[in-house]
Amino acid sequence: TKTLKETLQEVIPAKQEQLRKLKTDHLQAVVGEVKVENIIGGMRGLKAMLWDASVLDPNEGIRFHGLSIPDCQKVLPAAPGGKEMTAESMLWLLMTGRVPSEAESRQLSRELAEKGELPEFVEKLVDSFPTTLHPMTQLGMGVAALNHDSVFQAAYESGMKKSEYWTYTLEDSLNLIARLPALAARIYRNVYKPGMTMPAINRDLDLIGNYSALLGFGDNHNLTEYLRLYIALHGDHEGGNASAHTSHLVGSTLADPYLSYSAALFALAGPLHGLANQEVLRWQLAMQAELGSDVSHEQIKEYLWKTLKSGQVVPGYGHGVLRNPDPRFIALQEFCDAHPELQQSPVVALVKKTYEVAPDVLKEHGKTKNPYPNVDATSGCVLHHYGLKEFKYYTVIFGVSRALGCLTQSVWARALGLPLERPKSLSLDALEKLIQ
Ligand code: FCX
Repeated sequence: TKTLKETLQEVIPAKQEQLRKLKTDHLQAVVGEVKVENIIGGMRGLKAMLWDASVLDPNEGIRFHGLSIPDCQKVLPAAPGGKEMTAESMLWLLMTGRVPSEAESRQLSRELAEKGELPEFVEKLVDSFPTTLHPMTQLGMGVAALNHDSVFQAAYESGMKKSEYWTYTLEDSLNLIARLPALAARIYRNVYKPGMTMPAINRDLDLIGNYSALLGFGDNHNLTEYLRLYIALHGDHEGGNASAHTSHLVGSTLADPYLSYSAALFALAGPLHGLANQEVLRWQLAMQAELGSDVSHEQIKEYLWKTLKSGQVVPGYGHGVLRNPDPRFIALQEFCDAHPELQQSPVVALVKKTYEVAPDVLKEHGKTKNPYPNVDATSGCVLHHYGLKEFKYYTVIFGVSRALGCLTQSVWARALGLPLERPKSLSLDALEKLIQ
């Protein structure tokens, strides 16, 4: 069985060659045009970044190295005793473009479990935060502090060669992913379950099996399985979304993976991005409190209009790129359909009912280019049903997940020798001059 690093060593030369050919043969080839709408419209639609692990089609949704979500659910190894793909098998696919064997995925789980303990000073740092500090702020600060142990930074200081960048980036990335469950669970314990003892990391468990146990849900098999699915699905969503793009930009300065991923987490903490996770549940619970549990489609419709008329967005709906229901939303809905206990949950039922009404209301409202649900529309209600009810924590789980994609790209950016990002900006006057 090969390790992840050995497999990367095998696949990197072919990609380096692919890039070299583009550089020598096609550097001046034109692949698109820049319009004023791109410059003043948040760069939507501008093809301007290299990101190999996943590509997002507006209609079909995400593919990871060409595999759709249902493909991944079929071929990626699950944890022993489980059915859902693990974070490790998704990480392996993202990093190498290959589907890992069960043995490879298990070996990676063990490697991560062995590296999973937090340094004592980070434990103390996190324990010193006021419990009123948002869990996402705590996570970002904890991740940044872990750069104390960055091997990339140490090797850079002692003059490593450019060709070695990726190996140290990989080591940092795996150490960071390994430590995320302990860090994220400690934040949960401190804020919501003071005094709860957390078990030691179990070397025979996968990353998310351990995360669930550290959160205090180790004996809830279905929640653990849901977390595995959720974390694999949220792992990567091509490169232009705010968290991925942030980590890529910061990493391009050769800041180490801890610093670049902490920056990504602060982008994820915005309500138009990852924080929508918590906002959806807050909004659905407020709807339930106002309308009661047995609501009609008509009542939901009115509630949606009330939200829209007050100038707010409907959280969990719309997307910067997608133009159809998000296949990640569908995969999570299928999880609900396959688990009878979730059929009994009033919040799960309300999310489903909202989905039956919201697209038509948003179409009539006529603003959003995508009236369909994104993944955040459903992710929180299942956690809520299984007893993980603290919705301010939900984006932290997203933050544990998105490390898979962002750090994969950090490794590849260094393996391919991608340069410092530095797009050209224009003032309003300069832009006007250009179009005259
Ligand atoms: N409810 C109401 N109005 C919406 C809307 C929604 N769910 N989605 C978009 N709109 C509005 C926009 O606010 C914009 O209005 P404006 O012209 O007055 O500024 C107009 O429709 C056009 O926006 P559009 O081009 O469709 O969408 P954007 O690419 O600008 O924004 C997001 C995409 C996702 C930010 C937007 O749809 C939104 O705010 N959704 C709600 C928050 C959310 O669910 N975010 C999570 C997204 C994602 F899955 C993730 O990152 O996790």
